[in-house]
Amino acid sequence: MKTLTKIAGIEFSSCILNASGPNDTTFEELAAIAESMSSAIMMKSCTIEPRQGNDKPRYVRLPLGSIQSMGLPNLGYKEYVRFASELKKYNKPIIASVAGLCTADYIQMVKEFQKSEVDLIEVNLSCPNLEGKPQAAYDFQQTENILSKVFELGEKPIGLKLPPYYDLAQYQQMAELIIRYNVSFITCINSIGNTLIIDPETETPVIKAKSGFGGLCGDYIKPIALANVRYFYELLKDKVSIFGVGGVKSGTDVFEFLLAGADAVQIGTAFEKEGVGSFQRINEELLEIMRRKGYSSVQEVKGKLKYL
Ligand code: RRO
Repeated sequence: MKTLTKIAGIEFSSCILNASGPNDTTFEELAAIAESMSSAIMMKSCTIEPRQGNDKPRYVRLPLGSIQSMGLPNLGYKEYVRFASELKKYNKPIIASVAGLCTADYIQMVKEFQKSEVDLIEVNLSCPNLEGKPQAAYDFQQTENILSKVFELGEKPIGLKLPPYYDLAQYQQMAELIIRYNVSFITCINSIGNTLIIDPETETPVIKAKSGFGGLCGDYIKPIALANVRYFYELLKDKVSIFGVGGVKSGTDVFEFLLAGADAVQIGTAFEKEGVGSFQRINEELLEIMRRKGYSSVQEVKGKLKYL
């Protein structure tokens, strides 16, 4: 038995891969992911120019997850175009993640990745950690403007990385845009932005940038991620593939995301804490649960949440 899945029609050898963010910025890190049991190589969100990111401390492990304000440290998109050619030999899907600082940036990067060796392109509309730059996905006008331009630049599947919280009416609005522009996949959710963890000893926030306001990740956000996956699944059904992300650290977590409607899950905080071994461990745990419950494929579990 395997946990094979498909995203936007592309085969993934399992439904478990890394999330954009931890340990996926340099070539060495990406090669380690390529050699691991992650079923794809997801790259760090990139910008036009290389960025150092925010001042440190900017990533802090917490008892139930992490808080971070990385500030988009990355090598600039041209490096990731080049890395994609070198990573091709691993024969697993390569996913670029683009995070423009303005609409023109998204267009330029999507255009170049359309000509590259990446297999899918994730348009990150939800980075919460840039001072003075609101998350694009909360501005439907800006989102539509970006979508109307990036979907005419090539044939590779394009997806959206979405923020963690909408009002129900706004989910419907976003789902309409997703269908109108033929978005191939969505990634739910980004970290919960603008949260605050205080160290009572030092009487300071634990991270430096934005007066300590950063993105919350890990166990804390799993119920929110599950709800996003579920509601988008109900709105989009099988028209759009769904990556679940947020607090996945065990096979049980994956199983829950599949029930909610995810096609695959991405591992962020658990990968940062445990390293590349996390992908195999979680996959084995998932297989054990599926065996015990008599499921023989991801497809059989997908969306099958039962109601009380
Ligand atoms: O780099 C970051 O600070 C970051 C990004 Br681009 C993102 O999309 N989500 C996040 O929590 N951090």
